[in-house]
Amino acid sequence: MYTVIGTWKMCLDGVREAGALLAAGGASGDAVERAIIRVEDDPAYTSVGYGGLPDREGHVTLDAAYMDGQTLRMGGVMSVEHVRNPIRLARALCGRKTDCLLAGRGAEAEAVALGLPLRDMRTDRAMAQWREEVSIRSPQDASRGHDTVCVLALDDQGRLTAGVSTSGLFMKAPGRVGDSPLIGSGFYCDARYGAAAATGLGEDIMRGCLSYEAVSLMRRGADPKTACEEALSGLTARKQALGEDEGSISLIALSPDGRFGAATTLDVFPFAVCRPEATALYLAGCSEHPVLRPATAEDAERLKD
Ligand code: SD4
Repeated sequence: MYTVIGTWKMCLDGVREAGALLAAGGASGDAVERAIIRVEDDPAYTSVGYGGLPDREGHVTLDAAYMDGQTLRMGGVMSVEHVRNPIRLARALCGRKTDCLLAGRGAEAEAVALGLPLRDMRTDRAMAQWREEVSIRSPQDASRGHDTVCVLALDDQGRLTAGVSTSGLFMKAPGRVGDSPLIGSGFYCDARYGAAAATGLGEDIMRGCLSYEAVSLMRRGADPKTACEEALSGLTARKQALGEDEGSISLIALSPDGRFGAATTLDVFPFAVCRPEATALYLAGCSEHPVLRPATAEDAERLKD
């Protein structure tokens, strides 16, 4: 049974479209790309693609990755500035024996060589926010309000695919790259055991290789929800032992038989799910340890993207 799952309310429409593609017999890779492009192209979302918020020097730099669970091949891009859909470029690199993870200038040249559309990714709104905050923010204050779109899809042929796309942290240091394009940290996908992806502070997510950890727990028999919870709690317990707070991290996972799960350090973490019977927003939360339930209409109204 096909299933698509994606992080945050912002991907609800994309996940619905991806589900329609799968309902028509489409492939999980196309579904992942479709859902993510929908978010990348929408300037209303300031943490992904066009309209993403800039780094400290006013450059919008984007990271994306794509992984095919049948072959364990991945493609990824980091710090691209003018590529309209970084997920398309990441997917195009997936399958290469070498040069599958490209940064900056080289990645942009590859987009040109492949004939992918380019665009000035800065919007007036994003630049106005940057101008407003550039003089008042300290370099350590880079993380507010940034979310990655992560999409995991399973099609009716049992193919499992993962994709992620982000503009990273607002006011990040020039050249800063988070977990998102890094295999094992921001995403991982093995069609035999499951797929997982992460959103939140990349510097923390990388420390636990959280996506690989979640898939590895599924390999050992955990269901997706337990895998997310255990991967996350392993890292947060370690951080707490070091005197650090648990930070802001959320994880989603999907098993090869279409079960899904999530875990978060946030009070509320919304994610979208599309299955043959319905498309719905779900909530995970850490307050009533650990909640996972469909969102009500009032929840959906209240939620930010
Ligand atoms: C990063 N993980 O660049 C991304 C940002 C994010 O919710 O997902 N924030 O660190």
